[in-house]
Amino acid sequence: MDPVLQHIFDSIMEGQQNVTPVKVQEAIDAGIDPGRILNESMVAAMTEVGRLFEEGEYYVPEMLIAARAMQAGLGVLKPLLMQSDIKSMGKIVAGTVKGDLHDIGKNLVCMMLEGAAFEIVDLGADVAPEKFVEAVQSTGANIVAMSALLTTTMPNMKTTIEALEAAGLRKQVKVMVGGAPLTSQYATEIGADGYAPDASRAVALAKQLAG
Ligand code: B1M
Repeated sequence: MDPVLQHIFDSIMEGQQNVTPVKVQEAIDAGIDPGRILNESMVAAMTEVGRLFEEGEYYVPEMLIAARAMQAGLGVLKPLLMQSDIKSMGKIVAGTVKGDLHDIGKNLVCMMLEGAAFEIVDLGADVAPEKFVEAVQSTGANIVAMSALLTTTMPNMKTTIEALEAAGLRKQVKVMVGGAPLTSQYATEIGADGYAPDASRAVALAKQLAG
């Protein structure tokens, strides 16, 4: 791995939230492509953190500080991940579903969607179905984007779709879903309009859903 990218990777693994943004800036200044910085060092570090957690070498506190370092680094990368299209492509209400606190992937997806000229109403993490419903009602959004990282919270996507149906909103919004444990088959089963495995494909999907 490029030594600059290795430094970013290491700083996230060690949860050094003051160091990661500095190292990301160094990589940008060295002319390394933002997509490479994101995927080869930052996302790679989170994947490694997950592996070490599964093996019992990392515990929740280590995951948490790694996540904080990742978020700090993403802040530096954000302007570069955004393109400057002018016309709004549509309004998206986004959130991680109820019971689920994982928001890094959702934040990344929101960032890329924003960069592709969608207006984003980010409800954060642990979002109850009624909050999605209220946000669609109050903003007139045309897409709902839900993220889930836990197998135990995936069913809350279905509950949210049912809540949109019960509120008579399902026909006015398209629903897109994503998150590591999801599959396109699961998305179809719960009645979502589309699934994307990563942030760039989420942009392509949102454009398709927005027609
Ligand atoms: Co948690 N955690 N965690 N965790 N955590 C995972 C998800 C896990 C896979 C780790 C493991 O065991 N290998 C595992 C889930 C197992 C499962 O259910 N299958 C797990 C667990 C078990 C837990 C707890 C239950 C641990 C505990 O307490 N015993 C607990 C649950 C808390 C809760 O939510 N109620 C917990 C807690 C946490 C922290 C709070 C410490 C922290 C999150 C901090 C935060 O997000 N602010 C955390 C972290 C950091 C992780 C890992 C290590 C990293 C997640 C991440 O940020 N990845 C994760 C292991 C892993 O994923 N390998 C793990 C980087 C991010 C860029 O990728 O989020 O996948 P991701 O997003 C991608 C795609 O999925 C996609 O695009 C993104 C960019 O490409 N995508 C979408 C995501 N949303 C999308 C939406 C779309 C489209 C695409 O359209 C709408």
